[in-house]
Amino acid sequence: MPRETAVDFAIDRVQVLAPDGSVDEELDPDLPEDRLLGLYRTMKLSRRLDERAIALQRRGELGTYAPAIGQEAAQVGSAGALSESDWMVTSFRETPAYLTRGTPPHVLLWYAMGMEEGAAVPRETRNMPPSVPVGSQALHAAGLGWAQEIRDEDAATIGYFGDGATSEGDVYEALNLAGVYSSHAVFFCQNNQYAISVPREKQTKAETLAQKAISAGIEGVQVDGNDVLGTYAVTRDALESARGGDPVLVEALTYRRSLHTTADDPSVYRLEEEEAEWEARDPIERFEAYLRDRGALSDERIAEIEASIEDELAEEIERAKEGAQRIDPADMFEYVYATAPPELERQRADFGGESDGE
Ligand SMILES: Cc1ncc(C[n+]2csc(CCOP(=O)(O)OP(=O)(O)O)c2C)c(N)n1
Repeated sequence: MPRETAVDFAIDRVQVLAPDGSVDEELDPDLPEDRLLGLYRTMKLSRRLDERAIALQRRGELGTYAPAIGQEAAQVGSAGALSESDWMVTSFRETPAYLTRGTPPHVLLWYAMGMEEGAAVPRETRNMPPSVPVGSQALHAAGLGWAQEIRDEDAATIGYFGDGATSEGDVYEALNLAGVYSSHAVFFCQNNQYAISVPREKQTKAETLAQKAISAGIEGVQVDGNDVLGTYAVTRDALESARGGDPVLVEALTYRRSLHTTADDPSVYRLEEEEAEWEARDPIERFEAYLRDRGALSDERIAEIEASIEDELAEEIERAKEGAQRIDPADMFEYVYATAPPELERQRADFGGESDGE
C-alpha cells in the first residue's frame, strides 16, 4: 500500500491591527468609535489597577496578586466579543476580562484580600470566580458549553488559561470532550511565553499551541494577542462557531510583561533584551496610536481618561478596604454551592459558623 497523506491540516494566524498601525480592511471588525474608546479605557483601567494592586500588596494590604500587564488586548478583545448570555471561566490572571464584563475593581481586590464575597457569582452575571488549578478552566468551559448544547441555548462559554496549562492532561481531555459532545466552548489560551519560569519552548515541541485542537478534531487558530481588533474578531467568530456546537481553540500570542505573581522575580529567568522587545509591542500603545491616527484620541482626551481612571480607582480601593473590614473566615463556606453538601455543613458546624439551613 502506498504511503500517502491521510489528512492535511493548517493553522491560521490572524492580525488585524499591525504594529505599524495599518489595519487589514477585510478583517477589521468595524466597531463603532464609542466601542473602540470603551475597549481602550478598559485596557488602561486594567493596567492601572494592576499597578495599584502590586503597590497595595507591597504595603501588606493585599494577598498574592497576578498582574495581566501586557495581556490587556488578548483579554479585553476576547471578553469584549462575549454577549450577555455567554459564560466566562477564568484562571487567576483575568483582571482585564473581568473589567470588560463589568466586574467592579473593588470586587477583584476583595478576592485578592481574601474576602470570599469577591468570589461570589451574582445572579445577573455569567462570570465564574477565578479557578487557580492550572488547566481546570478548560474542563469547566467544556462542561458549561456541553450544558449549553444539551439545553439548546444560543450561547457559548469562553475558558481562559495559559500556555503552561496546555501541558496538563486536563486540557487535552477538555478539548476532546468538547469535540465529541459539541460543547459550546471557546478555549482561549493566552500564550504569554512563560509558565512562571518555564519558557514556551520547554513546554512543548509543537510549533503552535493552537494545533493541539487538531487531535480533538476541532478548529485551532492563532491570533496576535497584542492586537485588540484581532482578538475581538477571532473570538467573535469562534463564539459564533461554538454556539452552533463547533468548539474552537484560540491561541493568543502575547507576553507577560510583569511578574508571574507578586511572589515572583522574573529578572532571575529572563533577559532584559527580551522584555524590551515586547515593551515595544505593547498592546495599549499600539491601540492608542491607531486611535490617535483616526482622530478618536488626542493628548487632551487621553489626559481626561487617565484622570477619570485615577478617580475611579481611588474610590474603588477605598471601597475595597472598607469592605475588607468585614472579612469573616466563616465565609469560606459561602458562595460556592447554592445548597451546601452535608460534608460542608458538617465542617461549617465544626468551625462554629451558623448554617443557613439551605
Ligand atoms: C494543577 C496546578 N499545578 C501547579 C500550580 C502552580 N502554578 C500556578 S500558576 C502556574 C503556571 C501557569 O502557567 P500558564 O498556564 O502559562 O499561565 P500563566 O501563569 O502564564 O498565566 C503554576 C505551575 C497550580 N496552580 N495548579
